[in-house]
Amino acid sequence: MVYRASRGRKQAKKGVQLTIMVVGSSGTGRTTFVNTLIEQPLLPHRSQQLLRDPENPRSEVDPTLAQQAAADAHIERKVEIKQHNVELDEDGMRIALTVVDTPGFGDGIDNENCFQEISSYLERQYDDILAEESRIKRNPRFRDNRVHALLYFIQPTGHALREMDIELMRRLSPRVNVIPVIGKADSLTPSELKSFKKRIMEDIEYYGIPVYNFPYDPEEDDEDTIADNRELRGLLPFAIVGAEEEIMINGEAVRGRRYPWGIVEVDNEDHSDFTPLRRALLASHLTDLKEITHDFLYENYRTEKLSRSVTGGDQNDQVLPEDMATQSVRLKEEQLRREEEKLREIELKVQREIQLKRQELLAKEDSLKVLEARLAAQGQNHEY
Ligand SMILES: Nc1nc2c(ncn2[C@@H]2O[C@H](COP(=O)(O)OP(=O)(O)OP(=O)(O)O)[C@@H](O)[C@H]2O)c(=O)[nH]1
Ligand SMILES: [Mg+2]
Repeated sequence: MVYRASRGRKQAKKGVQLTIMVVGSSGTGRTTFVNTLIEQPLLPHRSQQLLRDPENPRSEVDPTLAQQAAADAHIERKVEIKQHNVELDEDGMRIALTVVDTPGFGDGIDNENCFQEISSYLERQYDDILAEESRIKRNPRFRDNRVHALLYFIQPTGHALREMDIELMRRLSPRVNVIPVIGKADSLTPSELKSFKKRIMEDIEYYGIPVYNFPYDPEEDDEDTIADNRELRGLLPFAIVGAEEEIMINGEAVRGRRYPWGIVEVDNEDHSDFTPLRRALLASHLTDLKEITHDFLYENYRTEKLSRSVTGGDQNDQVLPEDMATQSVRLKEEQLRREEEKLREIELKVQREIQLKRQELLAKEDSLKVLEARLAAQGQNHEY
């Protein structure tokens, strides 16, 4: 016990490192979310970059910069991935948080470019670790920049996922813990939000996208963990409301957005899923996100990369100093993994077919019921 306590204190003192990436369409509220999460204006808003004094959000807009931005609006924006660092104190635990901001996707621009940039950014961080691991003498200044969670911002359309959302989540989820969120969720009514969430999760399941779904083991985990994870899974995709300004309600300052019909409070769990998401990211699931990144996602990448270098699939890859025996084991593991993947695809296909058949049957049942009701009604008419 004494050992545990002192270890806990030590860790609290040293702190933990966490990296979060925010991705999504332009204007979905990514910047506002980050600033709300860390309770300070860490990320500048795009409009702020047009100000005469970028440090002062109330200063005048620079007309030359604004004109230039308007003239350049049609030009494909180069993907600019930016890291921002901040230190947080979460109930005595120091968190060195890195937020990686990616530019928003536009409707007209070539999104393939953005996908490519994001996915190679994620892989580059893995490559850096791989190179560091194979060094004889470790670099004491080495920084592990692997991304532990990618928050994917879905537009609050209320319809369904767009092809682009599906494609992006599908392509990035083998490399990173993808957590889907609905940005600016207060744009929808509670009932619209409920059915939108349901629809999104159906799509995610249908396309077999392995998003981070708060995994638990019913046999191994304790009751509280299971209940907590089930609850968080049930909130997916998290409905986000962000606000950087405070509003006074009955003399108390709350973070929220004001509407003619009332105030949407950021920290009120009846209004948004911001608080449970924040708690999961910065406290309850921080370690799990890091462990999955290291033990599973990075390990898979490492296996793929090593097998590629053995088979010569990628001529540009450096052959790493591993002996051939280990590499052939890795090749076998990779083969097994591919076979497992194939099996999973078949399983998903069968499940989909069963689902379709079930729907067809239900539809038939419904039409039979209508027919029966009609017949019964006719029978009654005859009796009269
Ligand atoms: N209704 C509502 N508006 C929001 C919310 N979050 C942000 N906004 C507003 O939406 C606009 C865009 O917000 P940003 O946070 O700059 O969005 P972004 O995704 O970072 O945008 P880009 O970086 O320009 O792609 C701003 O006018 C915000 O005030 C929210 O939760 N609800
Ligand atoms: Mg932004």
